[in-house]
Amino acid sequence: MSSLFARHALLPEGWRDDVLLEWDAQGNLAAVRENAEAPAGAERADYVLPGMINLHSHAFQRAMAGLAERAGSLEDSFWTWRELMYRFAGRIAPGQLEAVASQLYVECLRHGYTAVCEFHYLQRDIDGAFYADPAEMALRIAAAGQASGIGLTLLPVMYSHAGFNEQPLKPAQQRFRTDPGAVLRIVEVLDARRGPQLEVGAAPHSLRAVSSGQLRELAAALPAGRPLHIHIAEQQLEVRQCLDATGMRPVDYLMQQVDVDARWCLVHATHLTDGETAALAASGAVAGLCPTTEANLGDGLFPLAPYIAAGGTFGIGSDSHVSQSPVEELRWLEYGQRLLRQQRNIAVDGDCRDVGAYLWRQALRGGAQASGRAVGRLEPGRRADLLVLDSAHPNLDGVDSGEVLGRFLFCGNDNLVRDVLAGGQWVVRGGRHVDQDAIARRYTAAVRELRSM
Ligand code: NGQ
Ligand code: ZN
Repeated sequence: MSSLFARHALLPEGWRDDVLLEWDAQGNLAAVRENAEAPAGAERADYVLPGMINLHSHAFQRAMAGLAERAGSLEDSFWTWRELMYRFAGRIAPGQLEAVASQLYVECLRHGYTAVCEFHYLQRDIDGAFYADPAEMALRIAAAGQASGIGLTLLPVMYSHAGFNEQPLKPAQQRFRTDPGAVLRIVEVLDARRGPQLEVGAAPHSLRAVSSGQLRELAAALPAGRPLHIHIAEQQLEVRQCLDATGMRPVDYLMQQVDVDARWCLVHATHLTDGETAALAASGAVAGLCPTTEANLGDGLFPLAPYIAAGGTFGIGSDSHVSQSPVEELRWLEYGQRLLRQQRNIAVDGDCRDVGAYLWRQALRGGAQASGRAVGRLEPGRRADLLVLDSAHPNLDGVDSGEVLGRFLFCGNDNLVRDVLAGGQWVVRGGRHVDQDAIARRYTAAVRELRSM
């Protein structure tokens, strides 16, 4: 049994003092005791939080983050960015994907994510044929998860069409081509590796990329309880096209086609009517919000206040990886709403008036649900995934535990995450990932190759 003694730890009921956390060899918390005595020689920490879940990632996009910020000759949009992204996606080889994903996951761990959901659609070879093993690319993602130590939910993506009404895929989308059968075959390969650090679900890419028949087929065939994620209502054009094709808006249409329940994560869900907002909240599904990417791509703002008022569940994801920090993601979630409403302190409810605490705890809850893994709470039976904050930093000097999350989320840009335990392993110590240099070397080599092509 391994242990950590925390002077202050964020438990499911709130901050508690003198907490002894113990975990077993499998990386599961075995005991969490408050008002405990520190055993002789135990490792000690001042402020301990559950690690955050990153519920939406396209790992390969990490290598192009920051390189699409120049205006073209026509007006730039989500759709012009997507053309650039396709060109980039068209070149990546399996070893490069593994190197890029490993680097990304190290960065995520260093900033406080201990789990990630990978929405993985780069399935086929550059020429559009499957690799000898159709799960080749997915297995590279799994290898990156292992190399970094991050907990992983792998979501092989179904992608069959270029747009509503079953439009044929464009040449640049051939690497993504899958149908329900192909996705289920990849799931089967990955299932052999399921375990405490790896869960397997599936993801119909969007209402644009799959038919409603395929959507129902995949949802019905996936083993019960596994997570299902989908991109939805991210852009106004997509909403208009959905209305044209189906007579309904995206979230209304999805809910009419399949039984949207707690296993679903609706990524973005930006453009909602009041009725859709209430229905999504009541469904028990997770809204997968990605504020930095949604800002970067010019999507719009999610109606967070009415969604919270309706009791909706949400989590955060770094999606295109213009940021790898849950602090920046949650900060922008709140700031977007302040700018929209010209008010302050939006993300709270009747029980919790502390914005930082509310955001961290709700994003843990929604992220854990979307991941399908036993994470997000420091309690026995859950994964030993936690962060030790740097209590020697001036921002945390002498603060009450009730002030920690405000300081963590809304004060400056220093990374206050000092040590990170993921699945019972110390993967970050003193702000550095234990394999950071070797993984960065493989990443820079891969990106040099990609950029010289
Ligand atoms: C993706 N990303 O799959 O990487 C998408 C763009 C699409 C975001 N939606 C492609 N942020 O939606 O067609
Ligand atoms: Zn996405």
